[in-house]
Amino acid sequence: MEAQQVFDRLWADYISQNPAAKRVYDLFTAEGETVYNDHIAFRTFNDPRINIEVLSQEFLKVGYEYKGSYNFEQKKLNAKHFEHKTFKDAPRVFISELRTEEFSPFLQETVKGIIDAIPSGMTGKSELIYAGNLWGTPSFEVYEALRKESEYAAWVYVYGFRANHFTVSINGLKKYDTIRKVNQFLKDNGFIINASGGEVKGTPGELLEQSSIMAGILPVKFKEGTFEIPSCYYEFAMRYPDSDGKLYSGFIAKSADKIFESTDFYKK
Ligand code: OOG
Ligand code: NI
Repeated sequence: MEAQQVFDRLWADYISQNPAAKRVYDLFTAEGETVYNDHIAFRTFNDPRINIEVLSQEFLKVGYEYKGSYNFEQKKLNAKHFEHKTFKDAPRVFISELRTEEFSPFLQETVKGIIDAIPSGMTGKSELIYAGNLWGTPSFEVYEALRKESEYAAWVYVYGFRANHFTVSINGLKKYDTIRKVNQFLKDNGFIINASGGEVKGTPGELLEQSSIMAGILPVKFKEGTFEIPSCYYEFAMRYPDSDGKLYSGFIAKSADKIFESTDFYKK
């Protein structure tokens, strides 16, 4: 499979899950813009059956290579980013994993339980990135209990494996050529910008500016009934050249730490 096919498949699932993402995409194209992806991101747990190592395989197969590692002390996460070896316009891939051993026995047992419930033959497989939730209808009670410890754990418990967000490359836009213009356009169209740590994360001096809209609050079927909870979000990134004139290509942990909060609850 070519890299493009991998992204097409992930995109189709992402927009069917998140109508707001498609609306953002359509708003930009209606303005005459071409939307290029800066990166996409996945979430998982650090169990060797489903960890970063496993989720990255599908990308390594289509020509990606490892580029950088990140540590999120407070959220207890590891992350790695990957880039395509030859297609410089291919989106970067950012994959994070929760260090479950740093949480309560309840969280650890819950996570072990859902991984044990993954049909045999799927664990360790690169196709996991398309698989979604492989452990059946979630319990709202468990979701709420996980959320007290880690919003991230609760999110993965419900949604499983899928692109958590796509990211519009502002460098690829013509009219909306600053992150402030992009944010204003989104707000004018009724979207809520993640304001944790400020609406713009990072500075031109740090060579990366990022913003995101809060994940849509959508109905999800739980064992106890249907409840509205945050789904996926959309991010926007503007990169700047370093002193050698080369566009910065990494991620900034301090900014990413706040971007993760785009799947927090907020008042509609
Ligand atoms: C990832 C958050 C970090 C970035 O670009 O810094 C991130 C997530 O929410 O899973 O996407
Ligand atoms: Ni991102």
